[in-house]
Amino acid sequence: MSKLKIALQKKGRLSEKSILLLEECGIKFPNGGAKLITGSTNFPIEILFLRDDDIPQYVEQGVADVGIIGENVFLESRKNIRIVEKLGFSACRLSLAVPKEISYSGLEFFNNKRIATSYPNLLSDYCQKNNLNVTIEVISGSVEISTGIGLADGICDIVSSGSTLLSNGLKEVEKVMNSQAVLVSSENLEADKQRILEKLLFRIRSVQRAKENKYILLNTPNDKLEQITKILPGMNSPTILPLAKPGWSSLHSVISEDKFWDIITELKEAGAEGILVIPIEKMIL
Ligand code: PRT
Ligand code: ZN
Repeated sequence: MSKLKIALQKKGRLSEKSILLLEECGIKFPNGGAKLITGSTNFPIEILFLRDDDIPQYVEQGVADVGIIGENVFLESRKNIRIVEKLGFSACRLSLAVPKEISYSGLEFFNNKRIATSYPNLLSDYCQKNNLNVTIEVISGSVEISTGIGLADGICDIVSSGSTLLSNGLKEVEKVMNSQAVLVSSENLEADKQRILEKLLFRIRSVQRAKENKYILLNTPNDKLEQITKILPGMNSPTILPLAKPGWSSLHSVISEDKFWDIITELKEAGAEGILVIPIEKMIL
């Protein structure tokens, strides 16, 4: 029986969360060690641990069938592969930054300047789109020191908290793109591998959905039931159970994480009591 080969970053910012995602999908595999390739004991998958920059090429060539990389690496690679799912973790942005003492007045600042980056393709697309004429200095690491050593006038690099820029005397002035971890796949998977990928995707989506939602239980006097039910946009309609206390009901529903605090306030104001909010492990629609 064939197995789906998935490439994960061996060591770096994506590694831990990629492995966690597979584990949350119920996929078991021996952990740790210096192994470059490992199989799962309960899912038809084989895991290859690689440098993230090599993953697009390996997926394009079919050495791996799918992989988890940053969207930035996917777009920079210009390989013939496709995104099958955005995974929501390792969020960051690719930005332009300049020394903090520069009084930056707009994009035209970069005209006829040198920008250091590890993302020459993404930067050159961005400059073309904005009619900027720049010299791109390609370097593979420590981009943030390149203005200080006189290599460039500005940099184009990944930013997450912004503290690296700050500690190197730089300020972020333009955002080139947002990025997050994505699952990429080869363009033409064999039918049986495609079926395994569908199974994996089904599990990933159930895990993601569960993270975006919470299970909520609350008690309400029956005369407030109608009003409170209206506040709760559940998966379907909420479950209502009578409490032992006469005239009261218990109401169960699912709410989305981002509406959570607004809804809680509304519920309390409407008379809900004993509100419990519980994480959901898997959510199958
Ligand atoms: O060894 P390998 O080649 O596999 O790893 P790598 O060093 O090339 O990549 P790694 O592990 O640093 O990043 C993998 C992916 O994580 C990237 O392609 C991004 O999609 C994503 N990601 C998320 C980040 C960051 N956040 C991040 N903060 N990638 C890099 N950084 C670096 C950035 O380059 C800068 O040096 O962190 C610094 C900025 O961070 P802040 O928090 O100080 O702003
Ligand atoms: Zn890398």
